[in-house]
Amino acid sequence: MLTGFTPWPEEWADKYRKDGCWKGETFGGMLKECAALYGNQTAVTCKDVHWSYKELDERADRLAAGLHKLGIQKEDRVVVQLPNIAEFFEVIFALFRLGALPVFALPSHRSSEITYFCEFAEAKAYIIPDMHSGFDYRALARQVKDKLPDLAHVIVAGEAEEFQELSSLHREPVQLKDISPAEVAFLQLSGGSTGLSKLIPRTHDDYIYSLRISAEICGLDHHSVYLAALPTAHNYPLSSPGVLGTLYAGGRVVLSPTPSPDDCFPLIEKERVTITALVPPLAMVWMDASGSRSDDLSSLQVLQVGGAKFSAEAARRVKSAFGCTLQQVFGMAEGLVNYTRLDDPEEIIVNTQGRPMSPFDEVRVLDDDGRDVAPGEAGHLFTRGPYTIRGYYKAPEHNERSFTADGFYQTGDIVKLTADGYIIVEGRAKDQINRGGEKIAAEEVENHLLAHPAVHDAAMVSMPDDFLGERSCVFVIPKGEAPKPGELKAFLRERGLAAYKIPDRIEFIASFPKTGVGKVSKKDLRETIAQKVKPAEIKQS
Ligand code: AMP
Ligand code: DBH
Repeated sequence: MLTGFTPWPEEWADKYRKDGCWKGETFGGMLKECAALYGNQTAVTCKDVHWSYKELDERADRLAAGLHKLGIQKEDRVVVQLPNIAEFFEVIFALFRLGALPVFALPSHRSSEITYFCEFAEAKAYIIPDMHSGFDYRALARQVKDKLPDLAHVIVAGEAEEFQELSSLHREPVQLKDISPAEVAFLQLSGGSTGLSKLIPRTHDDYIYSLRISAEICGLDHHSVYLAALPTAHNYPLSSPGVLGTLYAGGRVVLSPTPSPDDCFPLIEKERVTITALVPPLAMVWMDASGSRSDDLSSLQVLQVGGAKFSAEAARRVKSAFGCTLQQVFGMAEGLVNYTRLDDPEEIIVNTQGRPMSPFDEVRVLDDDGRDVAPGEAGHLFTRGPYTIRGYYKAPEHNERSFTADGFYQTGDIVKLTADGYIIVEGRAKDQINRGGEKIAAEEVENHLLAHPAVHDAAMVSMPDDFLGERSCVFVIPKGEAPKPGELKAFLRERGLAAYKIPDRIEFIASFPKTGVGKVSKKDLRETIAQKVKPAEIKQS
């Protein structure tokens, strides 16, 4: 078993098998089965590329053989940073068949994040596109290699320059080791709340269960066409039901290079897309665009919105804008995913973030002292279940804090439960900013700022924003004369931090407000900045 993975206790694993959640499927086997069932139907469409299930299955086998020849073995970690291109699928299924573990980096990550993932996961290989959205990933790979000369392989989908070209790796399939469904299939990323992102080990058993239930709840079958507008590596478009849930159901995945209406609307019309997933700010952009464009979006049956709180006012407009059903999705890469059901009454769809997908999900809402609150009262959300992890990868100290002794994950979300078990997200107790679905751990950015010679101390908080819901504001106590905000932002960029983590606003302050026990009061800082940006409406997050 993978070192650094916390398995479910044996009695729980037995129970989830007995209850029929874990059926002993693996990703490698799942694609084989799909190839047998749906052979020549299209699995993946990207521009003019259409891969059938059979073709994808064969490509995965051939690529697995090539990666095997390179020396990639079972349990090796491979950082995969691919945008929405067809190769994403051959790569991950090849790795699944080898039993090697993809680490799902996002296209927006830069050298700071990638170096950390490669180093922490002791990655054998790093897989990138050549260029995407005007950015050259080979230049990024060079920066990573400079810091980590032991990184054995950089593999490029496209023009490889000095690196290994993905398409050159295909070989005659070879016999590979058996993969057990109870093993870890990949490492997903958490948004992080303390310091750097944590890595989340997900097993074949638990993740495929979540795909099966998600596909069922979203009504997917072999007629479904899922548009991946968000980056496929993110847990939400990957699995809720996302691209993998769509493949599980025998549907077709259509890949868009960006989530903009300019790219997506013509694709919806041309490919007759039936379902897609957005974060709230994009849903607003799409609603605005739908009024001014003439694309035929009538094939769309379900528009999912999740990743951050979708306001009820905006939610109410979805049906008339697109003539389709809104589904709210509240999930986390650690596991638990909540959906409003397609046939729920309008008031539930608009006002709640859904209810757990599985009858085996256990959800508790506790007050600050760990006591269950009454229904309708806000409290801390804890959860345990057949697809919620029991521990982060190689993080024993953090696991002590994030999981209770009986295995409940402390989500860091503040929620209310309705009488019929639906969840309303009220806020967050974790030290994180949710910038329109992109999560930023305050501490990670603060640590980078502390490395600047003119920064004595830094505290990052959210500030309310009409478009993104929240943006980031960092309060800085300067050492001597305050530097220019632009200088600090440039400093963070030079350190290779992803663009979405660069603070939207920087405020200089002489000292931080303190709580009763003398900690920095982020609550006070949030109120200070909220008052500045929105004097009439003080929001707390
Ligand atoms: P992560 O743990 O990085 O996968 O991020 C998951 C977190 O995103 C959750 O714990 C919530 O804080 C937030 N989130 C996801 N979906 C929603 C939603 N529909 N409404 C509010 N917050 C959400
Ligand atoms: O925000 C998330 O991480 C998320 C949102 C919706 C998620 O992981 C998911 C669904 O699976």
